[in-house]
Amino acid sequence: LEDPVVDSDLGALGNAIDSAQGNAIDEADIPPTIAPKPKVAHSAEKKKKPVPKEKQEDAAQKVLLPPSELEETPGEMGKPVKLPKDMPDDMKKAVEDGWTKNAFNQYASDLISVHRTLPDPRDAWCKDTARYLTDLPKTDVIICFHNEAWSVLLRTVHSVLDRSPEHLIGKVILVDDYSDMPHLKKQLEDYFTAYPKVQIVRGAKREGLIRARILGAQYAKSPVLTYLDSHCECTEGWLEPLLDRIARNSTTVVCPVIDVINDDTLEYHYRDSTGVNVGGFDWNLQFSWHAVPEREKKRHNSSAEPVYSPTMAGGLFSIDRDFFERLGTYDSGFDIWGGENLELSFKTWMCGGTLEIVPCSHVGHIFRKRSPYKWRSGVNVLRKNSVRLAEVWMDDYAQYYYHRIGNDKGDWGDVSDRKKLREDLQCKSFRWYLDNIYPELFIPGDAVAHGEIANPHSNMCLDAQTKGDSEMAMSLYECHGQGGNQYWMLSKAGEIRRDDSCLDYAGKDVTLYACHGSKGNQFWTYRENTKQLHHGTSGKCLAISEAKDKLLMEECNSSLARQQWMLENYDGS
Ligand code: LR7
Ligand code: MN
Repeated sequence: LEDPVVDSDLGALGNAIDSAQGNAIDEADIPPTIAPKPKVAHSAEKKKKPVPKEKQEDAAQKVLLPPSELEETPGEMGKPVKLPKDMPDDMKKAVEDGWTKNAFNQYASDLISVHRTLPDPRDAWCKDTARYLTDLPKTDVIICFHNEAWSVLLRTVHSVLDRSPEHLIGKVILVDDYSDMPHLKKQLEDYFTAYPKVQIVRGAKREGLIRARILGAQYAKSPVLTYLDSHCECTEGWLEPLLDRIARNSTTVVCPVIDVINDDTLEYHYRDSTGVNVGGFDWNLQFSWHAVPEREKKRHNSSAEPVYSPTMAGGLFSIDRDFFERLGTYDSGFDIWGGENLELSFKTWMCGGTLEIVPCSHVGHIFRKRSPYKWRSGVNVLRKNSVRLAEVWMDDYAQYYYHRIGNDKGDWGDVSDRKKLREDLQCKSFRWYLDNIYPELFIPGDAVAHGEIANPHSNMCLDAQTKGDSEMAMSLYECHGQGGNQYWMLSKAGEIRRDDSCLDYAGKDVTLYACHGSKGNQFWTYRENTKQLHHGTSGKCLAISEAKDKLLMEECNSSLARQQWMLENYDGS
């Protein structure tokens, strides 16, 4: 089975960041706005006869495989759809188009029933219905979309309707964030007239997913809100364990386990509850997954019990409607994508709530490798969102994020309302959150040095991307003073690290490797007087090549300028 950790690291998050962090500054940003009053395209009260199933799926299945190649029921039980190797040209083109428009294999998805069956990913522990209160609150399910594929959106909605107890779903609110794909207009409205619980709400302009979610919440009436991305599949029994936690305590915010739906084959992957991850973040304010910490495991008898999570991934969660409002829902100054998951996570914990991942609840999500839709050009939206987040919630710790982005904060608008919200709610400090909720996070201020590592004679800096757990080559680049790929920390334990990646030397090249915490090949000492970086197991020193283009390890010699390094913010005391 695939590892969600790897999937998410390589997935849309990383790519969205690539597209968001360009330095374009031409187009002025639109100031934060409250979501406009929407036009309601379809009201939940209208009742009509259900459309026969064959007809519903017509629209999805435009291009069919030659019958001999097609399994009778592609994708059933979450099985992968395998397209033939030799496809006729028109089919090949249709497959490519699907990828271009959606960044997943839309063609394969269109072959699968919008009511497809899935395996039951729950542990046996979860199936004892006596674990859940009988009197659970109703939820409205809010699904925001911008140019989502037809079959994927329908499958999301049907998985909710087909696999939730009827009496627990108030409405399914589809929020169209100004899509222009034709199938999301009248065709969508016509389709859902047969489903009285489904309501379509349309924004008057492109708002981004954060303001779209706020808009959806304005139409909700049930005591609980449940948010889903528009390319999800809920599995059997997903809802009750979520609602149960909120019924017991309305300040508990809950997330299902997010299973991976393969972007190419649409295969449904899952693991048992011993493989559950919790959410964290790094000082670039990127979300990350981590194994359940030992201190948390000790609180439980079974790995299927809900676990505390410092942060949520963002797209899939349930929250008490009143509690969400009390927390000020989302910051409406956040644009398009990103950061809102950390905002909600921080304030949940800091303002008296609890955030949990519920291993008995599984929902699949298509993880993409790039973001298929347009971000607003000219503005680094992710940075703007993150600066707003840092300004309001992170106290003095905001400086580590700013340092990481070269202190280039851009224009983040006005956050005085959000600061007032925090005051009024008398929320705890970010320090409290780090100490009590996320003690695993490495704090740059606790490092011996943090910032760039430069060879002063050449003005070259250690430079590398860090992505997930895979081994990466370490390289050199002219010092640019912008943090990013030149931001490093020398930990007290002798690691040269960024987030969870460490400088590693195993006798060949200097690489970046997942930090293992047991010194060895990842153990470095800085000699302040000679400015050398000594490597533990080899006893060699880090140097730059004669041509100043490569890193190498060589016999230590304190008279060689190429072995000298300046560490930013060094404090060896
Ligand atoms: O402008 C937009 N308007 C929208 O309505 C952009 C997006 N959207 C919709 C979109 O159609 C989708 O339904 O918003 C939803 C999220 O967008 P994705 O699917 O492109 O984002 P993602 O899955 O890569 O992003 C994750 O991080 C986001 C940060 O803002 C949101 O919190 C997403 O909900 C979140 N997804 C998940 O948590 C699923 C698990 C991913 C992980 C880890
Ligand atoms: Mn998504």
